[in-house]
Amino acid sequence: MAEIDAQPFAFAFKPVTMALVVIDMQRDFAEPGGFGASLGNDVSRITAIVPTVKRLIEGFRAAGLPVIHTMECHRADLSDLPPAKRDRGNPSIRIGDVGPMGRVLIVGEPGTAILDELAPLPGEIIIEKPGKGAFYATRLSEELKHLGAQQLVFAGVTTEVCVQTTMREANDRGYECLLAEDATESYFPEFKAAAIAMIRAQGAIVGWTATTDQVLQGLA
Ligand code: C5J
Repeated sequence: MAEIDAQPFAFAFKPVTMALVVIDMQRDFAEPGGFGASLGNDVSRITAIVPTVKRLIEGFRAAGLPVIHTMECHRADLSDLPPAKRDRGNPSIRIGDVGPMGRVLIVGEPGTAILDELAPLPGEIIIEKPGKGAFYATRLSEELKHLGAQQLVFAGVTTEVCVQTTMREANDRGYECLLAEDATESYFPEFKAAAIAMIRAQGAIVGWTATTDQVLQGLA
């Protein structure tokens, strides 16, 4: 077993059963004019982690380990968008509306795309997800079984919404989960701090946390 120096204690893993899951590093959450900004959020917090997420992705690729990318998005006919989600909040543009980067969070639209710097390589798994969690209404479980993955490192946005939801779903499905603390971000620093604390509380009740440097040192 290899180890990552992590909190609340070392994260033991077998390199052959490890995968990286990068959650929703999309233009709509990171760029002015996108969905995140339409909700009144400061998106510069999200763009600030891009170089760190890139370093983590490149570390997994260099180690020959799988990288899975998720995208929060909906079908063009909105058949997978419940009114309870579309009507939530008071954004200046709603999911499915036409905004400065095309229709908000709709498959294939420019704003829905993963940021260029973090673009998936050909052959990497991309999960299009209509919910916050990446297991709901997707093929993620099947993909992970096919890979033989048992331990998952998480990065992406936002920490307390889609990242934490997916980690909890993965934890319940028997995966050991580690969050790369500096490769995830929230629009609300206090929510990020609380999510990290919740994840690793009570002896890693949801999972472990470590810095990107610690993860990469463990992979080396
Ligand atoms: C949100 C996400 N916050 N990817 N999506 O709506 O966390």
